[in-house]
Amino acid sequence: MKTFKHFINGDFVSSSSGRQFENRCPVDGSLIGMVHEAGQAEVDAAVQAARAALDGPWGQMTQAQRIELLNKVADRINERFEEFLEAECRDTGKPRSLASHIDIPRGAANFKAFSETLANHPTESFKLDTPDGAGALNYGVRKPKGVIAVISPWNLPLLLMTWKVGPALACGNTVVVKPSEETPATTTLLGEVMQECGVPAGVYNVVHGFGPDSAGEFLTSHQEIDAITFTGETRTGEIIMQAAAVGLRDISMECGGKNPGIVFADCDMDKAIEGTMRSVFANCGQVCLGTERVYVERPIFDEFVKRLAETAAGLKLGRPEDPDANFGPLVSLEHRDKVLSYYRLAVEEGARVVLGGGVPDMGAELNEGAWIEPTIWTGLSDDARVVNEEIFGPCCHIRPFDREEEVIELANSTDYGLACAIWTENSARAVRVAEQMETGLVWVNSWFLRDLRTAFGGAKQSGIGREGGVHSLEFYTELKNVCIKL
Ligand code: NAD
Ligand code: 6OD
Repeated sequence: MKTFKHFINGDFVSSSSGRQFENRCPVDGSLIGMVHEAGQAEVDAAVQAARAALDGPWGQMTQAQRIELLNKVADRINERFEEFLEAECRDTGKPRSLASHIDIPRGAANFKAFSETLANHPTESFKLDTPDGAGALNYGVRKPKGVIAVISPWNLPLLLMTWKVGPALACGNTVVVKPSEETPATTTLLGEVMQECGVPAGVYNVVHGFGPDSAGEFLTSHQEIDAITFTGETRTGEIIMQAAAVGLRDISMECGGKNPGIVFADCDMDKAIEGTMRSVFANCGQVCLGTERVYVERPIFDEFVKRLAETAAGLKLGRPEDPDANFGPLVSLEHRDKVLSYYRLAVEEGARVVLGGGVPDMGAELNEGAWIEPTIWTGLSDDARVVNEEIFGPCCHIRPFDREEEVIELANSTDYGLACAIWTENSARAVRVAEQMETGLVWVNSWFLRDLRTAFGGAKQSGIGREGGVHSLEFYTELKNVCIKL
């Protein structure tokens, strides 16, 4: 059985309180190990270590030296690929085929991409005319923001944590990470990689625990934290924003979604089915960008519903290591209870269950796991809770529409604004509709196609701020203007 300790000031340490909690595998409910729960003492130690590294070795390094170390970290993750893959799949239950293409390679790439962006991004400069004719020169300098708290979720644990840690460190900050209590493994393993690569002690720290009255709250309310970057539920984001308001600390919020998919009759049906399969069911529906509302133009509605249901019925549920499996369990029994409550609610709200709607019989060994059926509904009204609340499971509601303006209004009629997928072969329509979507991200004839140089983030209640490319530099640095009178 494994033990997950905190990683503070370059060492793995236990909780002084002795408090630990269980980490269970959602595939079969087996115990993976025990996780140390940080109290105020561990959080204080981690923040102090991060501050000392910022003022000491890390702060004194040149940008080129820091980038060289971060490239080493990326390479080392790739060398230890199998261990990261194993750890991620055990914590989440996701298929190895998925994690080996997305989670782990992206976990490594996040260290290289932002180092490259930083190295190649100029700062601004303006020459100012002055009455004496001599002028003045203004130029911008980027300074690290300081000690950054990184609060990450469980759905893509390594990818979403390094998506923040990569740019934060590239910009010269130090970090204290609180991974989700559900998925402590890869964040802990990254501590070993930091040690091996010679990243100075205190640059990367990890504290384990929960949110309220635990590591999450202690960290986000800590006054020595200079900025907080958070990915998770909108409700949690609101609580963290209140903590950040004390001391006026900066925040980046990547929160929930209730993302629409819009399928026009002029789409390439094969592409639309393949893309919607991924956007609804990938990672067992636990992707913030995932589609939970599908709007299909009436002439192709019946065919689309039939084909999506037939294809989804062919999803192969199985253990992560099963090479044929492309559908794993939900992350935990607790999360399954939440998703199942929506499966019941859909029926109460009058849905026609086209596919699924329950718990599959996986056989004796796996029935203790958090397995759930891929599910498709039609027939709900636009004000149904199932159509408006984020479920974060492998399910969608499909509704017909008749006019472009109608579907734009339907798609936008939500408090969220993260992502949208549009399926059409008419490029003028694609551009027109994309422009009117009240979301931070729009994909046309694709989904979750990522270019790390682009802005990533949500509108409305899906988030505040943008990360990715130069936008991450904006958040992770303080831009200082120097004005020299000539
Ligand atoms: P969550 O909000 O429950 O937890 C996220 C993190 O916040 C965890 O580490 C948790 O321990 C911590 N936390 C909880 N309460 C806290 C508190 N009071 N103070 C400090 N920390 C606290 O989210 P989750 O269930 O882990 O993840 C799923 C959610 O994340 C979904 O809503 C999904 O849409 C969203 N998400 C958004 C994005 C995005 O990029 N916009 C990406 C992935 C997931
Ligand atoms: O690809 C990314 O950079 C990213 N932040 C993905 C988020 C996925 C949400 O579940």
